[in-house]
This record gives sequence, C-alpha cells and structure tokens, in this order.
Amino acid sequence: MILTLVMVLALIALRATPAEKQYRPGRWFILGGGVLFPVVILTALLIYGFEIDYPLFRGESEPMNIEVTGHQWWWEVRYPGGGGAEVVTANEIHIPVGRTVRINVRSADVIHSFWVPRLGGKQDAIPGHENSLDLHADQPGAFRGQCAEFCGAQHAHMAF
Ligand SMILES: [Cu+2]
Repeated sequence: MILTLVMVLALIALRATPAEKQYRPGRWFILGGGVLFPVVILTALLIYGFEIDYPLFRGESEPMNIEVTGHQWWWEVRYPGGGGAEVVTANEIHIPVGRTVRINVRSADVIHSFWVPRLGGKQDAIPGHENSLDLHADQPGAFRGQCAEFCGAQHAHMAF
C-alpha cells in the first residue's frame, strides 16, 4: 500500500508540467510525510512484529530430552528420568502438548533417519554420532513417524 502511494506520487511528479514543478509543499508535508508517517508506521510494524515473535521468546529454559536410537529395524526410545527410573519404549514416543521436546538421535548399526512429517524435519541417525532435533506438538494427536533413510530389507516397516 505504501509502495503504491509512493509510486503514484512519483508518477505525478514525473508527469508534472514545468509550472506545476514550481509548486513547493509546506513544511507540514515534509514533517508529516518524512518524519511522522514513517515513525508511526514503523512503530506499528515493530509492535506487530513483537506480537508475532513473542511465542518464540517465551522460552522454556530447558527442553525435555528424549534419547532415540535407530536399530535395524526399530526405534528404541529412552526417557531419562530425573532421579527416577528410566522409561524405555520401542516404536512409540509420547511427548507433551505445547512443550518443546529435544530428540537426541543415534544409531546402533547403520544410518537411519528420524522423521515425523507433521511435527518437524528429518534428522539422520548416524552410528557413533549424536544429532538432535526439536519437536513441538501444538495439538494432541497421533503423529506417524518413519525412518526416511533406506536402511535395509525391513526399512519400510521402521515406523513409529
Ligand atoms: Cu531405518
């Protein structure tokens, strides 16, 4: 909208006759269009931007960690217990809604790829190396995951 306004004013200026070009707007035009207008618009955009960004900053200090290890052909899931017993599941990951969960991905044999399409991108599970990725579920539900790296004969069954 502002671009259109500027373009229209530029066109008017370009098409002006020499007599019209002698016109000098008052000080109000310079102060209004050159100072007041940008300050008001940029302040409004700044506030709007903070509104959008705020959820990103509201920050959970420490994300919940879940250790996931790829095996031929299943996923081992460990929930490190803070002082309590460690919980281990296979091919099933339970995460809280509305909280960022850090998935630490490893492999016990070949390269796999951890992927829950509706919650985030892919992360490779590489033998001897740990990768991590953050998942965030905004709504409760069941989200299918799949190994996204061909890892052997039963690769297609490596879902979670
Ligand atoms: Cu796999």
